[in-house]
Amino acid sequence: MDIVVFGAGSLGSLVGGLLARDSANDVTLVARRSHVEAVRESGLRIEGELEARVRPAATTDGRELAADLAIVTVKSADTAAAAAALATGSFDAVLSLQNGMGNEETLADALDATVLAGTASYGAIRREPGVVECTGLGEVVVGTRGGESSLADRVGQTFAASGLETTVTDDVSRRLWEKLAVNAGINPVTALADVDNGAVLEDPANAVARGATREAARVARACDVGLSDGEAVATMEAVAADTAGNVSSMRQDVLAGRPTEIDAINGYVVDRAEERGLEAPTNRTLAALLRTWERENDLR
Ligand code: KPL
Repeated sequence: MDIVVFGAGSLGSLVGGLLARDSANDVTLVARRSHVEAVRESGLRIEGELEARVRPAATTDGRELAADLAIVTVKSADTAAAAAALATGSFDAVLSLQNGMGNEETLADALDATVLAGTASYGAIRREPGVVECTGLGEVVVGTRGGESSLADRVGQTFAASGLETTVTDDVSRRLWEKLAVNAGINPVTALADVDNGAVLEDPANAVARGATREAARVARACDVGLSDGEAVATMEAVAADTAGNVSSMRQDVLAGRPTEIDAINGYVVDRAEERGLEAPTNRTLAALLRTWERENDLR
C-alpha cells in the first residue's frame, strides 16, 4: 500500500516506521526539516520495545501528494491545516490517529477521500531526528464513521501484516470516547506532576486520574456511548501500566514548551458536559491548570 504519514512526530514516526518494515508498503513521512534530513541521510531507527531500521521517503512538503492511505498524526490544533494540505493531493482513505475528538469531522469537511477514525495506544517518543523509541506496546483501532467498512478492513489488514496489533471495529465512537477518557486521566496529570505514565497508578495522582476518567465516561454515556465508569477506569489503568515508563504526549509538549492538546481532551469533556447540564469538576480544574501554564508561557 502507498502510505503518507502526515505529521510524523513521535507516534507518526513509530507507526510509519513499523509499516515501512513490510516491503509491500511504500511509506512517505511528512515531518519537520531536521527529522526529514536525518531520515533521508540514514533512515529511521526504531528503538526500545520494538527495533527496526527502515528507509521511508521523507518530505517537509505535504501538498500534492498521492497515496492509497494518508495517516494523520498531527496535534488536534493542527488538523485544519493538515486537511488543507491533504486536499491538494489525492488519497483513497484518510485515517486519523490523533488524540482528542472532532478530528475526523474536520478532515471529512475538507477532503473527498473516505475518512476513517482510529486510535493508537503505542507509547512513542522521538529521541532525536531520525530516531524514535517505542516506549510501550499498544494497539491500533481502525473504524468507519458509517459505511465503507471494506476500506477499514483493508487498512486493518495492512497494519496487522506489518506487525502492528490492530483491531477493526464498527463501534468506533465508543473506542474514541474510551481513548478520550484514558487521555483525560493520564495526560494532564502526568504533564502537571512531571511524572511517567505509571505514576498515575499511585495516589494521590491515581485519585485525580480516576476522577477525570470517570467524568469523561459519564459524559460519553450522556452522548449515547455505552462506556461504564468501571470499564473506562480499568482501561486507563491498563494503559498506564502498559506504558508505565512512557512520557505522555502532553508531558512531552510541556517539557518542550509547546501548546498542549488540553482543549481537545479535558476541554472537550467539559464542553460536552456543559451542553448536557453535567458537572465535570476534575476535568475543569485540570484544563484550567494547563491553560494557565500555556498562558504564562505565551502559548495561548
Ligand atoms: O495516548 C497517549 C498519549 O501520551 O497521548 C498515551 C496512551 C497516554 C500514551 O502515553
